[in-house]
Amino acid sequence: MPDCIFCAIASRDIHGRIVHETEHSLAFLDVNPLAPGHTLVVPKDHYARLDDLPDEISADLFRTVDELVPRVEEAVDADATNVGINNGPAAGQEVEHVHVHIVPRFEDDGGNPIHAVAG
Ligand code: DGP
Repeated sequence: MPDCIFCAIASRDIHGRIVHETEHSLAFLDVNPLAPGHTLVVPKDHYARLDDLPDEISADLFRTVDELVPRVEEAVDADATNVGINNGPAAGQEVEHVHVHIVPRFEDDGGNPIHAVAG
C-alpha cells in the first residue's frame, strides 16, 4: 500500500524499532509513546480496519499481542497494560493500517484508560 507508514516499516523501507516478528505480524515501539514501552502490533500486510482481516491474520495478530503483553510489562516493570484498537477515524484511528496498542500502565500514573489508547 503506497504511502502507508506501517507498510513502510514492515517492508523495512523506513526505520522502526522492531521488537518482535512472526509470519504475519510485526511489533515495534510507538514513535509517540504514551508510556515507556508503548508497543504497536500490526499485520505485515495492509488492512485498514479490524473487519478487513482474514481469520488467519487476525489469529496471528492477537496471539502475538497475547504473547507480548507480559513481555512488555516485564521489560518496563509495569503493573498493567491498556490493550486496544482505534478502529476507524471517528474512534481516533490516525494510521489506516490495523494496529493494536499495548500501553504499559503503572500504579497511580494518573492516566485515563480510554484516552490512553486513543492518544
Ligand atoms: P492511532 O491513533 O490509533 O492511529 O495511533 C497511531 C499511532 O502510531 C500513534 O500512537 C503514533 C504512531 N505512529 C505514527 N507514525 C509512526 C511512525 O512512523 N513510526 C512509529 N513507530 N509509530 C508511529
